[in-house]
Amino acid sequence: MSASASTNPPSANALSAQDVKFTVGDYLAERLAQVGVRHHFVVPGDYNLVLLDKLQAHPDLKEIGCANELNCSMAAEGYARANGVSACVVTFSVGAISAFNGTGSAYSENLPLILISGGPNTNDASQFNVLHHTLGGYDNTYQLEMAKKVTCCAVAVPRAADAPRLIDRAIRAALLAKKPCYIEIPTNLAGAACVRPGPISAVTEPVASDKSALEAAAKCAADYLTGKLKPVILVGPKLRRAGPEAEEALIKLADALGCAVALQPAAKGMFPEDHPQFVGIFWGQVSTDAADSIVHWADALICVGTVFNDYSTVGWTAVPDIPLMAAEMDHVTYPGAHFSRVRLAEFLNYLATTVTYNNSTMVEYGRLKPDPPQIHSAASGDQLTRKEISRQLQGMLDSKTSLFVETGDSWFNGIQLKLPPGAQFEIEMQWGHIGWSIPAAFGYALRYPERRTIVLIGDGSFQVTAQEVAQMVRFNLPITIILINNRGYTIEVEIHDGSYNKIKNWDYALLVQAFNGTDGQAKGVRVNTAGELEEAIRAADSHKAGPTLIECTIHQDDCSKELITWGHYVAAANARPPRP
Ligand SMILES: Cc1ncc(C[n+]2csc(CCOP(=O)(O)OP(=O)(O)O)c2C)c(N)n1
Ligand SMILES: *[C@@H]1O[C@H](CO)[C@@H](O)[C@H](O)[C@H]1NC(C)=O
Ligand SMILES: *[C@@H]1O[C@H](CO)[C@@H](O)[C@H](O)[C@H]1NC(C)=O
Ligand SMILES: *[C@@H]1O[C@H](CO)[C@@H](O)[C@H](O)[C@H]1NC(C)=O
Repeated sequence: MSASASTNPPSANALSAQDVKFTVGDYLAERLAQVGVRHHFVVPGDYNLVLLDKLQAHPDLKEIGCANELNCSMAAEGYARANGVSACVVTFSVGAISAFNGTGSAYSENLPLILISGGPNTNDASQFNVLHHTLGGYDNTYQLEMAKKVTCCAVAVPRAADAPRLIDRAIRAALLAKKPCYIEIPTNLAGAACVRPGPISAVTEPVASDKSALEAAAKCAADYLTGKLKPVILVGPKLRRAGPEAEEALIKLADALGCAVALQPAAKGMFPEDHPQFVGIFWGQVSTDAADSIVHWADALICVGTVFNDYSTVGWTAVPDIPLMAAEMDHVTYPGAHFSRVRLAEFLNYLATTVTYNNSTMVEYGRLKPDPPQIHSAASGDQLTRKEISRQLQGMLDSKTSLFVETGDSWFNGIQLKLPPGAQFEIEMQWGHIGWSIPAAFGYALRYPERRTIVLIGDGSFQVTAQEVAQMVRFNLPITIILINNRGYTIEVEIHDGSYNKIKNWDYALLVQAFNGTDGQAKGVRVNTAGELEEAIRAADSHKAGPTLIECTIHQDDCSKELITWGHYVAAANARPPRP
């Protein structure tokens, strides 16, 4: 099925003769390139083929085909983590509804993913035509309505003349809010004539802080801190989403205050772990380095981009019980006061110049800090254990590593690791979609081929999105996948066990070899002992032409004690009886 520009009514915009060849698809392509998209993730379908041709024709955009739309949206989610913005292009309904899942992830993880869907020919609605890939009625606005719930701005282009305005509006909203947006382009409009875009600054120009609000918010911070003897900074995952300048500003503020800095689990890596004021991951009873003891001791808590949900508070058992100050991406709140339009980086920088230094929390932390644990290394022939995998994984981390940790015990194993300076840590704790890390790491590694991307994942999660390993093969990405095969959904066993937590075992190493096809360079290996893992890691290190999957077999009951503790409290929170 091919779209025809000639059936489109003449555009209301004045088009000069030389512009006649410039189309709606070209307009979108130009805007994507201008905001910094270099790779766009696609699955073709007849509603988006002309659009894909237009995007392909742009010299700065590289098309990346994905195996399915769930993976495509998750790959774009991972790409947005590396690149700051991403695009996912799918066909109507059968594609878009699957892509809503990665879009939901981008929403909850605060990433500007631009979801683009082809749509029905503009003539069909008024002719009451029933179309393929739809619910079978003639009102096909349902997809736009659904998209509104999982994006910050959803638009459907009704005619070419509206495309520039709607495309710009959606992309600007996404960039400002750090949330996904949705753009629906009818199949017969992608090739329709369109005016050329104006300056990109109109789309990308940030909204600066309101000066009065910024000053008032900083003044309020001084009031909040006055008389407090034990302030602590608690960093949450939205810090990074506010941009690298916010992360830098936080270091300045920490240096100026001299106080302890604890991180929420999903913020791991957003403050350097070798900074003298880093006191660990605050995660209630499963905290690292006794971070909970210093957070609970604090009399003032400067929360920066924090997310308090049932997971991060360990089933609501670790909600700070003192009045909090919360600096968010675009506002600041105190007990009793709220300031809108205060940008995080500006606020933290401003605060850094006004606060007074006092390191009393660090002096106290010096007393609370546990000694580093004794790490026992297994003998070469020893049966592989979770602890030994962690020990060897720790040895793989350096300044070039980007570690993806999947939902499951991989979260807990990852959180316990010490991140060397420069190492990156990626986790999807708000959305928590098992299988996320495979396509997300694929998207991320395309943008950051020079980094060493490692995925830590369980067998259950791997089965959800395994196809995308084939993409790592196709694009020769040297991603290392450490697959922990404990024969089932162990995290679920710890929350609530049942026969549904058992899964069919696969030969994972062999599966990856199958993805090799006749031309790939994938490596897959199964290891049972400590020595075999060491050897496999060495081989993965020297294999640069494609991915390496290392299937680590461990005993079914070998999981972290943190998972068991956390699972107990989350189960209790889930089981609260309905209020009468
Ligand atoms: C898409 C999706 N479906 C279901 C779940 C519920 N769930 C959470 S963890 C999990 C099992 C993970 O098992 P595995 O990857 O083997 O990790 P393990 O717990 O064994 O470490 C499931 C099914 C989910 N988070 N996401
Ligand atoms: C720092 O705080 C402690 C209390 O925690 C207080 O005793 C001390 O006087 C403060 N130091 C300065 C220089 O204000
Ligand atoms: C706290 O600050 C004082 C004075 O600046 C310094 O002597 C001391 O070493 C610091 N202690 C810690 C634990 O940072
Ligand atoms: C993958 O295919 C290549 C040839 O393209 C071959 O050299 C290699 O051994 C294969 N790898 C596996 C794991 O089968």
